[in-house]
Amino acid sequence: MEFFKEVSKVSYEGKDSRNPLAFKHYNAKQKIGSKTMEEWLPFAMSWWHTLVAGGADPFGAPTALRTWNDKELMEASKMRVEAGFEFMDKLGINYFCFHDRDLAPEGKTIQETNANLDLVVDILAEKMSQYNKKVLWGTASLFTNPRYMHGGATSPNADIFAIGAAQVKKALDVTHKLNGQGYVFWGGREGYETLLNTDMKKEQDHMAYFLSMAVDYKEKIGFKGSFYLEPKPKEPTKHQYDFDVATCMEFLAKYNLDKHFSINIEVNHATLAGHTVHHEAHLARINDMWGTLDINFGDPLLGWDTDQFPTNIYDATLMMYEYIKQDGFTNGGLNFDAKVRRGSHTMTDLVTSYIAGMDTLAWGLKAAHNMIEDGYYEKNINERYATYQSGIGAKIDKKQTSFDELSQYANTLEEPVLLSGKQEVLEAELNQFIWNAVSK
Ligand code: XUL
Ligand code: CO
Repeated sequence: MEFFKEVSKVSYEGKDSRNPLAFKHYNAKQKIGSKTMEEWLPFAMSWWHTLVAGGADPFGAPTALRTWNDKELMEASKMRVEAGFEFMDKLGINYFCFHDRDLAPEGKTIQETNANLDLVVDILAEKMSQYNKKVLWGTASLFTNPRYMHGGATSPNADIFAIGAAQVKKALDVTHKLNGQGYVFWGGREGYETLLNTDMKKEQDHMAYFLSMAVDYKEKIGFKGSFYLEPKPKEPTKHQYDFDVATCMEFLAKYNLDKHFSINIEVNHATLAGHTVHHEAHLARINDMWGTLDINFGDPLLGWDTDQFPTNIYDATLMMYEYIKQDGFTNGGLNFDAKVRRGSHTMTDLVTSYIAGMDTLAWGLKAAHNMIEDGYYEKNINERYATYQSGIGAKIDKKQTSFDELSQYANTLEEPVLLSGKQEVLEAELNQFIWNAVSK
């Protein structure tokens, strides 16, 4: 059965194409520096947004026209597998990411739920070798089932903590079986609604213990993929413990987990935390903690997680700038944690949205590569900090001075002359890099 009937294999037609079913910037085999675009950009399809989401919102029913809409749950899950591989194949996407509950429906008991999952996973494994597709990462949904209303690893109820551990153990087994390159921990309900009923210290201790047991289990089964923590400040809980990159790094370091985890940055989560994705990527990169990316964008006028397809070229360029600086990821990739708008309800909208996103990232990659090759920003930063290259500055840089020496030195100085920060010029240059990346 063909699911995306209006779509054949999506090809690159170049920047002047007006065909919504063709790439304008993403040209898989084109080299950007030392790697092809396909190597730079290991795109992944998110199972949930692409194959499961129906467009329901708090005010209305699902709108998406999906071939499996009227099918019974297990039948629908199997159809999604067929559709998912056709989708990846047509778009030239090599990876996918999943939550356990996206793949198969829950049964009446944990055993029945696991049996449903196993059945779909066996079909998945076959399709993966047939189409040569890989799992970027797997994860467990410790947020959909009502039992997790007060949290999973941070639940005030110890039995829920245990059920959550059993679920993650199973999700790790499945991810391992499918040779996943990684596993994500996103604490959807690991946070609080009010401190009047919350023991934050206990909850954070429990969460860290939960993660450390996951590390032990990973080692026990010989899972070689990477572990990622995904920051998000709020939604669904009022305050989530994995607030942003800085909070995650501090949490991991406090509990001696930092060598076992890196960070899965999500663009819209960055903006919800009041940061740019440039900030989050930069901070994670300079601390060697940026492991993978959930690519989407938020609406600057809305305060919730809209998970839109990335079409903002400025953010894409600055994100790719950080990404190239760390030479990409080891096991990570670019997972489209993005969903079509409720009004973009056709099967074809899924394809055109991915094309829009992939093209934006490819364009950003080209612009960022040119920025780095040109060296303009590095040169500016070097000049800005030049006073640390010799004399007293070099002593400060090498931590070889003291308040006594600095005070003696300061007494000899006339008022220093400062350089301009040149922000407007730097931003105008950024426009030029973005424009030139596609105009030539
Ligand atoms: C939710 C979110 C999740 C995680 C995986 O905001 O981003 O889809 O990426 O659970
Ligand atoms: Co995400």
